Order: sequence, then structure tokens, then C-alpha cells
Amino acid sequence: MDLAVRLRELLGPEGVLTAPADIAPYLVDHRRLYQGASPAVVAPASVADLQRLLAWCSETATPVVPQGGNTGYCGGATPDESGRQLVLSLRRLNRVRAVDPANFCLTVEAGCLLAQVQAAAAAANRYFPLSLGSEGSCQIGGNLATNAGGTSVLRYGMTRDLTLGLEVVLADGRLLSSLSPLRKDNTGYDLKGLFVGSEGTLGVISAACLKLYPAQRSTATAWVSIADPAAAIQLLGRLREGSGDRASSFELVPHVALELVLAHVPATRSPGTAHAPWYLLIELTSSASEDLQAVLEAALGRAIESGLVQDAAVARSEQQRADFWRLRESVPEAQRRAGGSLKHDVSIPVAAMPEFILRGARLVEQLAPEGYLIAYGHVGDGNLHFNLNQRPGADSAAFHAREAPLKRAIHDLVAELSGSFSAEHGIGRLKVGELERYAQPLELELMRGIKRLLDPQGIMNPGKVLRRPGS
Ligand code: FAD
Ligand code: 2HG
Ligand code: ZN
Repeated sequence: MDLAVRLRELLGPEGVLTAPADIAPYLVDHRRLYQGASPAVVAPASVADLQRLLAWCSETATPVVPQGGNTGYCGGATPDESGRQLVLSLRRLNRVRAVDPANFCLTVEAGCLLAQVQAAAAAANRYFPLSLGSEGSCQIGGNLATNAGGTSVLRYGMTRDLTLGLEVVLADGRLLSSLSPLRKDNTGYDLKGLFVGSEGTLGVISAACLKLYPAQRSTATAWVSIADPAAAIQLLGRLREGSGDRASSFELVPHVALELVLAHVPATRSPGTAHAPWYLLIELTSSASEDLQAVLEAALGRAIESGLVQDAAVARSEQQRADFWRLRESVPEAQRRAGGSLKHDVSIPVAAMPEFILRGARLVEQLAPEGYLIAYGHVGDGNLHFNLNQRPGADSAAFHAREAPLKRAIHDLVAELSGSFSAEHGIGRLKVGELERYAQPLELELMRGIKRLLDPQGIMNPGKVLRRPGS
């Protein structure tokens, strides 16, 4: 039987797209690194449909690539070039099943946008802390599948830390349902934990029970000028101690990134602080009604007196706070608008961050003279986006030819400093070789064993995270 006809039998006419114009947006990743091909995009509207679909895929050995908001950075949600892999869009599985303020949790389906989950929590006077620049388009299922980080990890952890329970459809269509809101449950192995960060290679996350917190009542946000990353790390320690550990965001932005944002991104304005080589965007938050602005001002005042901080502006209005955040969150967009870029999503123990930036910058100068460094990100978590943009007028082919040797040097330096070559963006297709190089053989052996157990036919997102056997 014709594939499209069979899929429509399984999912109904609205659940299957085959026209080239309709499926085109699903076949390319956000960074436009990969252009795939597929016979169809399938979008089940219920978990039962999803189960039927995967059971059929398993019977027919049809490979499937789960796709959420398609904002991932490693090509994980893009089918390969074979034209055999179905794209499985979770967009129609988007119900908020339950909000449970008494148990400080909510249960949502995988296709809910992250912003929708935040809003559902807020409507119940609760707070869901996961926050990313892509929150208007990424899905909670994608966040879980990549174990996304973002801008409040310092205080609340990564997506894994916010996960209480998961519902997963296995490769053969069986349902693993553990949507329990329990905070304590030591009944054997943590099966749900396997699926967080598994990037669609072990099963399809269909729903999740997630942690909520009391609504935030007080916020203070500052844009801070500093001389170097060492000052950032010192200030982080002082601020955590001096604010009762209320720092929830601690983001580093170099001057070159600020300039790029102001030049390329509409509706951005200068923060108004003294020019400096580096800036911090700092936010303190609390669920109590308290004067956090005074706490932040006092801490920054002391830091200015001691010479640690050059200048600082504490946001006086919600608009000014939003303006500061727009400067930080627009850096990826500014990088894209400014032309070709190379990216490294690394983490290093926080205290080693200044050494890494110094040595990494030297590597960039030596190995990629056609580019300039834009190192920014979640410095409070030890996570930097150690990125480059092509210099204006530089030869594009020459710039991109630097990618492989530079990546090797940067990732070797990260390994030397006990860091990670993939802090928050995952492995996808892009970093399969890096995982093989930097993971311990025993780790790889166990990962391959888990993959074989849960996906014996290798139909779940083949070639992502782990290379296909024999390829
Ligand atoms: P997709 O890109 O669609 O998929 C990502 C992976 O998850 C793929 O392997 C896919 O197969 C798998 N997958 C998706 N849904 C499911 C499911 N239901 N079940 C099983 N597997 C599934 N990331 C961060 O960590 N921190 C940031 O601060 C951050 N900021 C960003 C800012 C911008 C402007 C952009 C564009 C991206 C940013 N990202 C960030 C990257 C990206 O948004 C995250 O990785 C996000 O979690 C991906 O979600 P998605 O729904 O778009 O997933
Ligand atoms: C961010 O922190 C995202 O803004 C994107 O993780 C990082 O574009 C990047 O390299
Ligand atoms: Zn990031």
C-alpha cells in the first residue's frame, strides 16, 4: 500500500503532510547546517495515535526523527538525506493536562511551547523557571529531549532537575508511563532519567510532570561593566554569599557582542553603563516581597569601591529590565545577521573560566585569523558559547576551513580543564564524532547497550548521538 495512504489511515488526513512545500520547513535545521529529505511529516493528535504510529514503524522498520520546535543547535531534529526517515512532529500533542498548585507541579504534553508551560504555571500563581531565548518556539518535549539549560540554571538547574515524571512511547509503541508528582521515589533504576537528554534516540517523550515554584514577587536586574572574566567569577562568589544566594541569572557579554547587537538587532538600546571590555547581566529573584534592588545596589556599590566592578546600572522599570535582557538574548540573532559563525557550547568548572577564555582567545587568534571571538553566555553555570564570527571582508571558504582544527584545539583545551564540549545543546548529528573522541570507552559501551535495549531495530533518530552500527 502507498505510504501516505497507510499513514493517513493511522493518523487521519490532518496528521500527514507530503506536499514538498508543506514539509520543506521540517527538513532543515535552525542553523541551516543540514538539509534532509523525507517522504512525510507525521503529526499524531493523541498519545494513542503516536503509539499506533510507532508500532507500525517498528513492524515495517521505518526510521523516525522526532521534531519539536526545530530550534535545536546540533541538527538532531533533521532527517538524513536518504529520503527514508519520517519526521515526527509533536506539535499537535499540546495539551496542558493538569496544573497542580498544591503539589507544586504541572503535567503537560510534549508539544506545548515552553512559553505556554510558563504561562500555565503563572496562571496558577506558580513559577516554571526554565527560560531560553527560543522559548516562544521550542517545545517542552524538545527541552526534555535535549536537557536544555538557559538563563536560570544557576538557581534552578537544567531541565532534568525540573522533571518529576515522564510519559514515553517506546520504539515499539509501548507506553512507559511514570507521570508521578513524587519528589521522593527510590523504586529501582531511574528509567525516566534515561530519556532526558536522549535527543529522540531512545523513545518519544509524550508528556511530562514538571516542578513548579512559588511565583516570583521581587526581581532586581543589573547591567554591569567589568574589566575581565576573573572579575566576573569573583563577583559571582561575593554576590551569592551577600544576597542569600538569590542570584538566578549571571550572564557574560563581551563588548564586541553588545556592539553587534546594537548594530544588527532592531529595538535594542545601549544599556547606558560605561564602556568596558566585558559586561554582566545579573538578576536576583525572590518569592518574598523584599527590596532586592537595594540588596543588588549595595553589593554592586561595594564591588565598585573595591575596584572589582567599573560601573553598573540597576533596572528602574520593567521596560529597562526587558531592554537589558533583549541585549543578552539577541546575541545569537546578531551573530546570524552579521554573517558566518563557528560555535562551541562548552562548560568548564567556574573557577577555571578566566584561564579558559585567555587560552581559548589565543587559539582563535592563531588558528582562525579570518574570525573574531564572541565568547558569551551563562558564566554563572560555567557555560560559555565560545563563538566566532567571520571578519567583514574575510574569505568565507577560508574562515570555514578553520572550523575543524579550531574545534579540535578548543575542545582539547576544554578536556584539559575538565570541562565538557557540549554543555547545553546536546550531540545531535553535529557532535557524534566529538562524543566518540571525548567520552570514556566504557561510557560509550553502556550508551550503545542502552540504545540496543530500547531501540533494537535502530529506528529512533538513527545516527544521532551515536553512530549507526556499521556506519
Ligand atoms: P528540536 O530542535 O525540535 O529537537 C531537538 C532534539 O530533541 C532532536 O534530537 C529531536 O529529535 C528531539 N526531540 C524533540 N522533541 C522530542 C520528543 N517529544 N521526544 C523525543 N525527542 C524529541 N538551548 C539551551 O539549552 N539553552 C539556551 O539558552 C538556548 N537558547 C537558545 C536561543 C535561541 C535563539 C535558539 C534558536 C536556540 C536556543 N537553544 C538553547 C537551543 C534550543 O532551543 C534547545 O535545544 C531546545 O531545547 C530545543 O527544543 P525544540 O523543541 O526546538 O527541539
Ligand atoms: C544562548 O545562550 C543560546 O543564547 C544560543 O544557547 C547560543 O547561539 C549560541 O551559540
Ligand atoms: Zn545558551
